[in-house]
Amino acid sequence: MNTEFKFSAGVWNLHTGADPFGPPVRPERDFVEKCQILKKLGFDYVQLHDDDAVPMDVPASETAAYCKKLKTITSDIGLEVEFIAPRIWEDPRFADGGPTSNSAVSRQLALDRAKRSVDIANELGTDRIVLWPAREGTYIREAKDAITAYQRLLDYCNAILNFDPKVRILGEMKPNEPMDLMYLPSTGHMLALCYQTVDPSRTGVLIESAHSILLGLDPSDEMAYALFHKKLWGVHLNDQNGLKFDQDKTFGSVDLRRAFNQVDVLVRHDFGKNGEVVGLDVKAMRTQAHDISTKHLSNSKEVFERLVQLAVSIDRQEWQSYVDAQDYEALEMFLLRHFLKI
Ligand SMILES: [Mn+2]
Repeated sequence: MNTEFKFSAGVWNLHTGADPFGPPVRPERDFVEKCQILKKLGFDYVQLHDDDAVPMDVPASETAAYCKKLKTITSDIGLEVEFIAPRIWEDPRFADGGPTSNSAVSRQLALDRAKRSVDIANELGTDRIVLWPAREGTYIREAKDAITAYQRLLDYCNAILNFDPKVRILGEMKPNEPMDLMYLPSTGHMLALCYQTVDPSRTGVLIESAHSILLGLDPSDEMAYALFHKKLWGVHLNDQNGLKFDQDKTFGSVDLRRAFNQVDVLVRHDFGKNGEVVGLDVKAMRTQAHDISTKHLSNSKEVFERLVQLAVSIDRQEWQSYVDAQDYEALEMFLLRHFLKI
């Protein structure tokens, strides 16, 4: 059992409250302030997109120097960089996706960004590249050939692995949004692709709770499946109220029992003992005032830590006795009584 965890969050988790239906409602914070807030809240790592670390208008010849300055800032504050994620969905040239775009120019651009991300990751001291294939799907299914798309995604992963002998790819899968349908919607899809790559030992997954829920799956089962393959190298814990847009709600805020099951599988299977970090990918509500728009992070962390205590304190023998007797009604009430002690 592992009960010692390191926490991380993305710079995007301290945000202005803008959504597809309205502009910012809070001022933007600069990078230093975001890192200081994370540190103050007890976080150990920060997560970055490639252009969060180094803006795209910084010339390639200055990337290393830019990273050195950034690393000094994060080190002085006391944070490490968990991963770099190439943002291959925002640029208008990625409107049809990156690796699976029907435009050869866009596919090359996506690869260039991945290689640039690897360079940045090396400079910032992480071997983790998170690949969220946000637009690697279709608006209409007839727009792309699916088998061609799978091959292009495999080629993309191989090109990254071949570019650097140490870098690891963590696929963060999601079934929909912004696209209608994705080509690799689930952990299982990505794991199957991992084994086809030139180096399966350097390909794994990062699982976001909300993405599993959007698939109609239980996040703890998705995590368990990746743990079974020894490929759960990151998590984005949050919550999600039903099948709708990706909500990134405070961890445990919708379904505390579902959150407990995620914590329990991480605790029981030593997540974190090989450097894995508990990422909290949560968003503040649009109604939250600027000066108190960090509670979603501190609340998620508190919920996680209290659920760890529940996982530690629960009577495993009594739990097992109900399993052995196949008395799942009694097991259910035993669990509910334990949760009601929170
Ligand atoms: Mn999300």
